[in-house]
Amino acid sequence: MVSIVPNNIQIEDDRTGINVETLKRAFLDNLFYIQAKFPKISTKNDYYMALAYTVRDRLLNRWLQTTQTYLEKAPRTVAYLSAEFLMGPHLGNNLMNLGLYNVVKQAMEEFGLGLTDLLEQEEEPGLGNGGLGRLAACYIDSLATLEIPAIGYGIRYEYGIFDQEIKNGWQVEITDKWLRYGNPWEVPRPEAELEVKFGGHTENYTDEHGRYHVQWIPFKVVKGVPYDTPILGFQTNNANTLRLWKAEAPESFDFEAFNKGDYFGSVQEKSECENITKVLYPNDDSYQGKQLRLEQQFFFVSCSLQDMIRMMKAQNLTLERFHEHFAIQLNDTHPTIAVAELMRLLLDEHQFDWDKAWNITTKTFAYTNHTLLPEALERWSINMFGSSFPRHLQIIYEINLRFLDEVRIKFPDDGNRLRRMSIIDESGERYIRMAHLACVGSFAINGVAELHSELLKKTTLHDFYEMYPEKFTNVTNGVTPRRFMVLSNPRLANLITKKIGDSWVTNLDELRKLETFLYDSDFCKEFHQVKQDVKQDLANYIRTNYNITIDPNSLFDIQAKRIHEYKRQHLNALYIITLYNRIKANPNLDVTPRTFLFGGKAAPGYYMAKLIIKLINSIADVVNHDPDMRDRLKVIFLKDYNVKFAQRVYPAADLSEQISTAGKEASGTGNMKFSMNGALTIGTLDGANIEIREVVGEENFFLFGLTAEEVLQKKAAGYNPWDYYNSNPELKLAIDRISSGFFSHGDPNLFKPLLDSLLYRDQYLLLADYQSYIECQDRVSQAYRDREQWIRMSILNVARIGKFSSDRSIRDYVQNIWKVSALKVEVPEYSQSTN
Ligand code: RUG
Repeated sequence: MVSIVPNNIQIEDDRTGINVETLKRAFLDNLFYIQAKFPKISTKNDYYMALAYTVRDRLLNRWLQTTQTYLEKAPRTVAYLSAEFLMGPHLGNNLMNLGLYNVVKQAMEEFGLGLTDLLEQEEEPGLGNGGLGRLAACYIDSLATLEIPAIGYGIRYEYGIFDQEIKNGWQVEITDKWLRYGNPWEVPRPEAELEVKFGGHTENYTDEHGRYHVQWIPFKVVKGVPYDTPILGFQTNNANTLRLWKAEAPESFDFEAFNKGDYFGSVQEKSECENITKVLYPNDDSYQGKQLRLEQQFFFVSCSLQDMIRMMKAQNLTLERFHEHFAIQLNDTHPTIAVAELMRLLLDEHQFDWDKAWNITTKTFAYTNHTLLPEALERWSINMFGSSFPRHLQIIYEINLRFLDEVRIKFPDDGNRLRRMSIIDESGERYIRMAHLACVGSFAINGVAELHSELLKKTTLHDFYEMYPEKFTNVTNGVTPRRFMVLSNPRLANLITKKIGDSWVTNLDELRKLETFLYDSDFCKEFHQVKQDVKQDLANYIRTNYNITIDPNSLFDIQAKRIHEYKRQHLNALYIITLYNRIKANPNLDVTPRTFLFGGKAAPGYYMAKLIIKLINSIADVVNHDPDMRDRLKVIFLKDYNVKFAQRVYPAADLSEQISTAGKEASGTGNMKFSMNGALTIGTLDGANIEIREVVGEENFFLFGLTAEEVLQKKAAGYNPWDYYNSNPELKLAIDRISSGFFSHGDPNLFKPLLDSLLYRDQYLLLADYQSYIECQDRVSQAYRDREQWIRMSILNVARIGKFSSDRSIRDYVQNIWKVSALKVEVPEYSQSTN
């Protein structure tokens, strides 16, 4: 095989050189030849595009060399299947990973362009809802950084998560046209398109050896076109691929219909096919049983599996060894139809017998569960499922039949257990339980934090744990310190590097060395100054964009995450009202000045979450305009919280709100990002909070609230929220303030649904946790006054956060689940030249 760039040829040109002059030349070249612009008529976006192409050129060699190395060496490869990848902007990340940040900054400055401005220009690919999609992005970063052969497979949604605007305090959704100016980071590969079938029926036939087979005759066929994005690791040559699939019609026109004069009919077919990857369902931690969503899932799964099979063939590998070549991780149940699809491909298209196919399948898949919330556990009505995937339904029935036989053998005479464990829910209308299919079809099952994995074993997947204890394991989530420290908080990163060198970036446990400087007053001062400067940056941003002045010396108290009742943004709101009430009752009260910042999107169909946004904005309206507050209290809802904005927010926090009802947040990952940027956490014993508290030290974490077990006990004992309302005057006053219409221009009905839900049900036990929360918040206020001590607590959060690097999570997956090895990619000399 011809190697991509023979080592004896020195290519040093505008596409590879990395000195200032070459970069400038390359930038102008791209501006001219790709954007077809010259400086005088260029927009900021033209400049961004020219720079993006300049940077992309510089990683292409690594990417192609990686592809070639993987092709030649055929290493065991991780395929990470995820319906969401919330990547965030690429430009800054690639500049950092290539080590080109400073030189490019200088080159741009010499043109009179600010790099920060150009970075701001990038429209982020919002191909995910929140934690789950962002986790996939962090894992893809760590896989490349750790030089693990891997492919991320997902969907190239034309419209990602909606942009959020706030009008009159309410969330308004705007379509996310992220592709409107083009996407310089992706490479379409139409030559690698595949076909995906939908609908129709099955037929049986017997081959010439008398063997019985099934054939799926589809109703329609859709084309899947891969779009590839290089994912370069930090300071390595390994650039893995994120392969996202776009749906297209097989022909642009149905000529038969067209010829009959049915122009609209023929075009309609095209748009129906393309609909499959049109838009991301904007639900987080819940699902809508919509056929199109199921079709999206099958579409990307089928493309990805066919792609893997094709790769093996290209490498002359036998499919009998599929499970040796690929470890496929199912990111939640969204891609779980893969279990049935791989069976179908092996049985029907490659003529394996059932046992062999099942052996391969169950040695291939591993399943990550991300939630215990019942409304998020996917199930598909049999009718709907069967109409789109008749063959898969047959296969699932067969899997279930054989599985229930196994259960019968292990647990004889236990009909209830059979009913509970069946992949088919037969209690009413019949449904396929995707989590059950994932458990049966996978060799490993993991939760995403220790508590969550324990609760899975005890509750949601208890029967499966009894059946297959050896499959269960925990992998606590992690986040990439590259994007969430180095890139988004360069001041802090530089200070750390000045003190302990830079190896912490790829070995986060090294941060421990910072503990040596805990009582070094110069270091503490610098550390504090970094926080103040970053807070000032955010304050400036808020003044520019919201016309509100906030005091960087006030305590920045931030809750940024999806809006959900279980995450309890409204508990935070109740505390704000309580503080407000206290100051109103005693205008000279000595309070620690606080700025409460919220950010997050609500699912468009989730009324209660939208009402919580309205409540926060209504409180902000009153509080921010009340002269009695005299800048001691400010409340701001930051609109359109996304990865780009999150990168501004995490570094600026003093306090991170992680206040979900214990047992409900599987892990959380924002909690880690805040803490690694020096915020202290106020939180419950939920998800990864527990492990964060363990490592940072309980004295450096503000704990409150019921434990998961106490939550269950309280509910079992007959929880009555009214008891709390009636016996707690501050709570009663806070609630009464809302119900009286104080925050709604006198309208007592506006927030009634929210208050009724709290007083008559309170599923998430806000009232039960209220007192503990406000006492804890008061301790926070007290602690913030002791600046030296607070700084030390903050330093300790940074110093001890090493465990929550996604590098550690990926190492856990590699060692305990995937059993893959790193494969270092070498690149020819020239691309590292500094000429
Ligand atoms: O709600 C969970 C978070 O607790 C978790 O940190 C994150 C990543 O594991 O996944 C979130 N999640 C769960 N998002 N969607 C789901 C259920 O589909």
